[in-house]
Amino acid sequence: MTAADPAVLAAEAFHATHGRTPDGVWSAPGRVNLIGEHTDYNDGFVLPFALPHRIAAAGAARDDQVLTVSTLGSDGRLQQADPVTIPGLRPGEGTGWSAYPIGVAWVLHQQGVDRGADLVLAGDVPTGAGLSSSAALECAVALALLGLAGHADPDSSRRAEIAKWAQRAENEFVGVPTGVLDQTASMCCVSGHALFLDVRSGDAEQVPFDAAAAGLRVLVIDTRAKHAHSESGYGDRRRGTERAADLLGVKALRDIGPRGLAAAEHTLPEPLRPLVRHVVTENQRVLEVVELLRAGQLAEVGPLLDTSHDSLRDDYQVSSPELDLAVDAARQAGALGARMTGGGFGGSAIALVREADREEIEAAVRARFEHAGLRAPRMFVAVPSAGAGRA
Ligand code: GAF
Repeated sequence: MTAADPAVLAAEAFHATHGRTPDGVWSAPGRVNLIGEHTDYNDGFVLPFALPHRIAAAGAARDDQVLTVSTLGSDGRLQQADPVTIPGLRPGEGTGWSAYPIGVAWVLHQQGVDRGADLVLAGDVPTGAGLSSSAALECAVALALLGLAGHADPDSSRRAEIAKWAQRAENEFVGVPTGVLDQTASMCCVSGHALFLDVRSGDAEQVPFDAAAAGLRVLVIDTRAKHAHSESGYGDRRRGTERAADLLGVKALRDIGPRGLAAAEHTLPEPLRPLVRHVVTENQRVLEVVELLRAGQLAEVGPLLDTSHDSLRDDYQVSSPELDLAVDAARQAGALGARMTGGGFGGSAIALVREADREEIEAAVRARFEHAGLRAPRMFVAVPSAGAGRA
C-alpha cells in the first residue's frame, strides 16, 4: 500500500471527517473489457478483466438508519452528500455521484440490510473514461454496507448476486439502463485472469491472461473525450436490440447464432440489421478469443480486437472520432489489434502491443492526437488485477 492507495486516502479522509478511524475499508476495481461489447444486455458473452485502479469506501456503522457519504475529489476536496434515511429512500433521490451510493443503500434495504453508516470514498479510477468508475463505486459501497451490517466476505456466487444488486441500483435508482458487465467484472474478477462470463446462465470461467509473460501488453488509451450523449445513445441501441429480438421471436439476440444471422437480417427492418449483426458476430468473437487464451495464443487475439472495433464503429455506431483515431494510430504503429472498450461514445480504447513496440506506439498515438488538435490522451498498461474486497 502507498500513500496514494485509495484505501489509505479513504481511511485518512474518514479520520479527517469523523475524528476516528473507520471500522473498515472496502474497495472495488474499474475494468477493461477485452472483448464482448454491448452483448451483456443481449444475454451474451463478455470477457473483462479488473484494473488496478480502485474506488475505496472507508466506513463506520451507525446506530440509526441514516447514511452519510462524502467523496474525496481529485483536487483533494471532500464533497458531502446530504444525509439520507435509508428506509425512506425513493428512486431519483441524490444528485450526480451521490445517487450511486444512495441507490446501493436502497437496493440493500430491500434485501433486509438497512443499518446506517458513515462512508467516505476515494479512488483513482478515471471517471467518464469508460473504465467503470460507477460500478467500482457501487461495488465498494455495497461491500462496505454489507460488511458494516455484519455480513461475512462474500463467496463467488454471492459476489455475482451483489453485482446484480449494484446493477439494479444503477438501473432503477439512478436510471441508467446498463447491463451487468461492469459490476460483475468489479465483483468477480481475479488477478492474472480475464473473466469469461455467460450473462444468460451466469456461468463464469477465470481464464488465465498473462500478457506480460508473452512479451505483450494491453495498453489503455483514455481519449479523455467523455461519453457525450452516451446515455441516450446507449438506451437507443439497447431498445433496438430488444425490439429486434421481439420481432425475431427470441428471448434475446443471444439466441441467434452465426448460422441464423443471414435469415434473421432478412426478416428485420433495415435499421435493426446492423445492430443484430454486431451482437451476433461479437458473441462469436468472444468465444474465439477465449479459445485462443485457453490455448496460450495471446498474440492471435489481435485481429479479433480489430474486427470488434470495426463492427462497433460501422454496425453498432457507438465509436467516436477520438476512439477511431486512437485505434487507427495504434494499429498503424504496429499494435497487434486495437478496439474501443466499454460503452463507447468517447472513453477509452485498448491496444494489444508487443512490449518492445509499446513506447513507439504510445508516441505515435500522442503525435496523432496532437496533430488533430486534440487533448493529449492518457495511456497506461492494464494489468489484470483483483476484484472487490476488504482492504
Ligand atoms: C457499459 C455498460 F455499463 C455495460 O453494461 C455494457 O453494456 C458496456 O457498456 C458495453 O459492452 O459499460
